[in-house]
Amino acid sequence: MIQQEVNNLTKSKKQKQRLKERQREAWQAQKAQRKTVRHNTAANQEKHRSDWQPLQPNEFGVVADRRIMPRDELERREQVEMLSAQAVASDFDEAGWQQLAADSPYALGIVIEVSRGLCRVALNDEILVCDWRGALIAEQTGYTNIVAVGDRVLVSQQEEGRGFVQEVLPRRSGLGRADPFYGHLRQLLTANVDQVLIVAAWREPHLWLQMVDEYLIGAERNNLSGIVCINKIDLADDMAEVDTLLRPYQTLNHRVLYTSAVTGEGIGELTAVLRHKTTVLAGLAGVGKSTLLNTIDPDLNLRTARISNMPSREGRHTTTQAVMYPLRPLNGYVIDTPGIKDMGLLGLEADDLLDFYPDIADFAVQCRFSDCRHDSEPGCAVQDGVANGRIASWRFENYVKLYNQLGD
Ligand SMILES: Nc1nc2c(ncn2[C@@H]2O[C@H](COP(=O)(O)OP(=O)(O)OP(=O)(O)O)[C@@H](O)[C@H]2O)c(=O)[nH]1
Ligand SMILES: [Mg+2]
Ligand SMILES: [Zn+2]
Repeated sequence: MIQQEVNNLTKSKKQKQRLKERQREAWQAQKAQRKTVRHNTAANQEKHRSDWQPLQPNEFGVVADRRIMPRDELERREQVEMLSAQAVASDFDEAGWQQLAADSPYALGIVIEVSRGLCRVALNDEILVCDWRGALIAEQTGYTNIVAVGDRVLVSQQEEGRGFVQEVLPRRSGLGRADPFYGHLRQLLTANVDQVLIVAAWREPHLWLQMVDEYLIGAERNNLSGIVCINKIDLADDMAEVDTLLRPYQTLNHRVLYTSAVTGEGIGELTAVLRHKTTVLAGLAGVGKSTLLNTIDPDLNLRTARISNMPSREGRHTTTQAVMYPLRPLNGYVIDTPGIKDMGLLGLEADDLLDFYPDIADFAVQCRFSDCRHDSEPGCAVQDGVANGRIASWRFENYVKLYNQLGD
């Protein structure tokens, strides 16, 4: 009786296996078909082989050298093509990714951590440590890395807890910075991000608005909205003072939240901001990022300053790479990445800085001299604006500091 059941079980397992295999074959066939279509035009062919002499397609529109191209080379070019397309796709949402996954024999996962050639991928209810296929390379995407935290990927499962990234699905957005080693390329820090939450503390450490400005510029340059969160508001003696200081951001239509993990103020509002969104966290050490997240989702159990001096058993959270945390009750994700410290200004020309200070630019166009440096020139509308309080003096000071920094 039991044996019968076991037989049935193994049989259905085998059937499942066969079904999977058939799906896999269908997927490969589909893929091959897509390849043929793409390669049948000379223009396409040329576009992807700038390093080779262009070849003429034959009467059927087929380029003959495909026969002698090493198979893995062909495969390599396919992947390059896929990744290039991916670097520009912008209209992908959860439904789109699920559709792609449903059409494939692989499972849909989300990359939550990347380090030294391996990544962690969260599937429905397990986390796999994954390698990626050698054929996936990032050349011609403009980025130096192949997978980034936040990427939606198709994975095949190997043995217990291990898997293989078969494909990186199109990205909706990304947060990049110049690669420290290859200046002309960008490093993709995180993919599929919706917004940047810039956390600063009112005190301890003292509010540093130049940093907030820089993060806002970084968010804008990556087409992401930046939300300013002033934490430790319980340490403020006078809310009117806080309000007056931060008014310029509100005037520029930036969202500003006041929070306290101690009194619970603003936590509801912050929760609403994070719901259904993928949010990158930015902010100096000690401003309370981890504490805020723990307050919102106690299951996260992130290390905060109080215990961070203790030796950590696994040492995982001391990593300097980006890490993504799911906020399960909110159906959202947050990404903690020290890498965004320098995302704001890298590669920005000093003269373009004014684009990010519209509150100053409005006045700058009225200066007497078109090349006014807003320093001590006569007829400087910016200086006048600061003097009569129509430009916040801290905004102007930040602008000057950043301008000089960029001019160096
Ligand atoms: N008074 C007050 N203290 C807070 C608040 N939020 C956090 N803290 C304290 O600030 C300290 C730093 O908090 P963390 O959450 O570790 O700061 P963090 O931004 O995660 O710091 P890093 O992980 O080092 O970048 C801790 O001692 C917290 O207890 C708050 O709203 N009010
Ligand atoms: Mg922290
Ligand atoms: Zn001027």
